Amino acid sequence: MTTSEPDCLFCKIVAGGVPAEIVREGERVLAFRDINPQAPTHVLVIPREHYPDAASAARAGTGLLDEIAAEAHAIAEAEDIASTGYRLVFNTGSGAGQTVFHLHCHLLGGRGMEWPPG
Ligand code: DGP
Repeated sequence: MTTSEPDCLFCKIVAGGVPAEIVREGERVLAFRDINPQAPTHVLVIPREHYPDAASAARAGTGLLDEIAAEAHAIAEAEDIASTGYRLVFNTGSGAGQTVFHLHCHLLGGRGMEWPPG
């Protein structure tokens, strides 16, 4: 495991080299608004350390996925969407739509959600 990848966009956001609208900052996680929002609330929750995807962080036994889910819920409460419901998405692999290979959880809410997702 490496803690930071020089060419990783989200590592650059963590380091402050690329600007982002930060929503919450924790010791191990960071949350910022998605540049291309798909819902009234669309926030990305990421670990500060670099893991390419959710599975790699889970395999390493980091506990980060628990932390990310708790952080996402706290943001949902702050944005007043927790009671109506929200969606958490970890795109994993390019075939599933993952474009940034630094673990991130999409928090989507503030509108009705369809199932199955596209
Ligand atoms: P995914 O497709 O699951 O890998 O999601 C990557 C998300 O990252 C996508 O919804 C758009 C967002 N994104 C890409 N570049 C930037 C950026 O420079 N800033 C912010 N805030 N979001 C970005």
